[in-house]
Amino acid sequence: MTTTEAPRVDDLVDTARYPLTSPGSSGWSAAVARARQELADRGCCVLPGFLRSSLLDALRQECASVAPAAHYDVETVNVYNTTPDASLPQGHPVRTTMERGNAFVPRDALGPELVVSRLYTDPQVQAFVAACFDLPEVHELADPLAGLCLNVLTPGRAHPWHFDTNEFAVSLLTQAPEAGGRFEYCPDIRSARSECFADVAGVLAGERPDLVRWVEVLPGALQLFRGRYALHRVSAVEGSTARHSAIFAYSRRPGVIGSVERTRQLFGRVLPEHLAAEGRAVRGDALLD
Ligand SMILES: O=C(O)CCC(=O)C(=O)O
Ligand SMILES: [Fe+2]
Repeated sequence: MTTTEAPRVDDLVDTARYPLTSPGSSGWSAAVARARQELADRGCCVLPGFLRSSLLDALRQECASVAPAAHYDVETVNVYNTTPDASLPQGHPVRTTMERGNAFVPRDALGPELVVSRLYTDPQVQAFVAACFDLPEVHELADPLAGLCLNVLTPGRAHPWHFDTNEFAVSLLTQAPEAGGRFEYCPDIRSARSECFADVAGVLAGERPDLVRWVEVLPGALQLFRGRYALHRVSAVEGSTARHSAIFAYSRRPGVIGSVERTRQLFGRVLPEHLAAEGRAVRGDALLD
C-alpha cells in the first residue's frame, strides 16, 4: 500500500540551517535570536539560503510562468496609497505623488502546489516568522488577492516609496535582475502612534539619505521587515531580466483585508470579500491607510 504524504517543510526549507521542524530546540532558538537581533539592529532581516538550493530552479520557473498574469498598471500614488488631499500644504507627503508602474500576480493565480504557496501557508514557517518578529503568532491575510502575491518588475521599472497595509512583510526573491532592483528602506520611520510626516517628506525630497538603508537579497533568501512602519522601495531594474519577488503578507490579527481602493490599484479588480469588508477594516492602528 502506498500513502501520499503532504509535502513537509523539510522538503522546502534548509532545515540544517533553519531547523523549523524542531520549534524550541537550541538550533531553532539560535536562528530566531539571530533574526531578532538583525531586525532590532537594522529593521530588516535576510535569511540567506532559506529555501533548499535544489529548489531554486523550480522556484524561478514556477513564478516566471505565472508572471504574465500580473496586473500591469501605471498609477499616480502617494506613499500611503490614499487619495492625495489638495487642501494640505505643498510638500506634505499625502500630497506628494509618484508614478508606480509595477505589476502584481494575485494570490488566486498562484496555485497551492507552488513552492511559494506551500511556504506561505506552512504552519512551521508561520511559527518561525512569528517568533522572529517576537509575536505569539502571525496570520495569513484574509484577503483572497493580496495575502500572497508576486511582484513583477520588468526592466526599467521601479517600485516607488510606499508603506504596506500589512504590518509584517516577508518576501522571497524568485528571480534576480542582472543589476539594479535594489531594496531600500527606512526602518520604523513611522509608528502606530505617529505618522512622522516631516521625516517621510524629507526622504521623498531626497534630503534625508541618513534615514535610508539598503540590503542585498539573493533568490531563495527569506527577507523579513516591518513594511507598515518602514517606508520602502525597489530601485529601477537594469539589464534584460525582470525581477520577481513573492510577497508573503502576514498580520498580527486575523481577518485583515485590503481596502477597495488599494485592491483596485494593485490588482485592477475587487472581489465580494473586499466590498463586504469595506468600512469595518481590521487594523492594529489608526494610521492613514
Ligand atoms: O519586491 C520587494 O522586495 C518588495 C515589494 C514591496 O514592497 C511590496 O510589494 O509591497
Ligand atoms: Fe511594500
